[in-house]
Amino acid sequence: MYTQSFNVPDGGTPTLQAVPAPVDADLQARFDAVIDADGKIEPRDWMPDAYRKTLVRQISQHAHSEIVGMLPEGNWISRAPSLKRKTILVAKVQDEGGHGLYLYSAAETLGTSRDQMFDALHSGRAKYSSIFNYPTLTWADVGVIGWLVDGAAIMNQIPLCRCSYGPYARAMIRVCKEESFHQRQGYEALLTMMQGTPEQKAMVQDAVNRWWWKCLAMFGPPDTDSPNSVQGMRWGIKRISNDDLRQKFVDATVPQAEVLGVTLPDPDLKWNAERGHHDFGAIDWDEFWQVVNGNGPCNQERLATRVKAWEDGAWVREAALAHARKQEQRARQEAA
Ligand code: BYC
Repeated sequence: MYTQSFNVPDGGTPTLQAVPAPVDADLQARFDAVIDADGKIEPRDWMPDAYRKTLVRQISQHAHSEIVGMLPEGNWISRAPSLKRKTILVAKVQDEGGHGLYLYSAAETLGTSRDQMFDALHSGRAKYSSIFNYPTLTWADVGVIGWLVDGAAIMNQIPLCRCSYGPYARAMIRVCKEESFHQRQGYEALLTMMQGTPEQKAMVQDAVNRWWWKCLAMFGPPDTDSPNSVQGMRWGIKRISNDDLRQKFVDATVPQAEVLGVTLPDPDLKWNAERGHHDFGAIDWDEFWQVVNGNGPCNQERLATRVKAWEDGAWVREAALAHARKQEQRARQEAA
């Protein structure tokens, strides 16, 4: 799926087999030294193939998550309860689109093309965050996505600002600033609803009940079942493990839930003074893998929407390319 060359279709004919270059011990040693010194690897630096492949995997999955993540909330733009909420939501969904674009650009610096990444998404080969395969049933879901989903995303993404790959780390700095606004707007919308009618309060509690466990699963499988973690951490791509981030998220969210006046739907959730953390109940990992493997409640709908948007946008891409070709031709004529 991932190649070093631009615009080479996957599985195309004739097949060009990449010949792995012999690893130069000096290059490897220089790379290791940068990683050990907590430095940055830049696009033109030598890097091991496996490092490049891991980054393309993670960054492209992240980009797809942002783009697919526009859909559950985008669904509520036309039904936002006020002009103010609508404007905020439009801005937030646009931000997610922007994050996807920075991230596709960061992945392109590793030698994969945007067409390849879109093809992987549209054909169902690529992963994106499990969380976006659940429906948004009420307006409270929009607030809960901001508070909990963006809250979980920030927890995961702040350490990525220190990722060893320069373009990814730099993209994450801006993404995190925007995610922080997203989290606050969600929390503020929920605070408003919690000062409203009993029906509004019940709507918030219902949304929290439906999203809580799915947000805990967002951090990925337990460390013991996470095949990519050890190497990702050795390379300074991942800085904090899936379980440690999940614990930080629970600890940060419990007091926020108290201020909001909602209950988190976990009878086993309690402060453990000895550990200095909250204990919490078991996550349904069977459900998580079902969703990751394409069998969640909205997987098919999400992919179909993205594919339709891609097909409907074909004329825009064609027009932009035709315009670029004309400009190039004109510039060449003027130079001649
Ligand atoms: N969903 O070995 P592991 C957002 C996969 S968007 C689906 O722990 P790794 C937002 C994982 O890919 C936020 N798949 O992997 C947007 C791997 O499969 P492959 C998205 C998951 O990479 C709009 C396998 O399980 N954030 O914030 O070390 C609106 C084993 O896992 C998930 C990012 O993408 C999942 N939840 O760690 C609102 C952050 N979890 O690839 C908000 C960047 C795991 O081997 N990504 N898998 O086939 C990461 O930090 C890491 O890739 C992960 C997983 C922590 C997600």
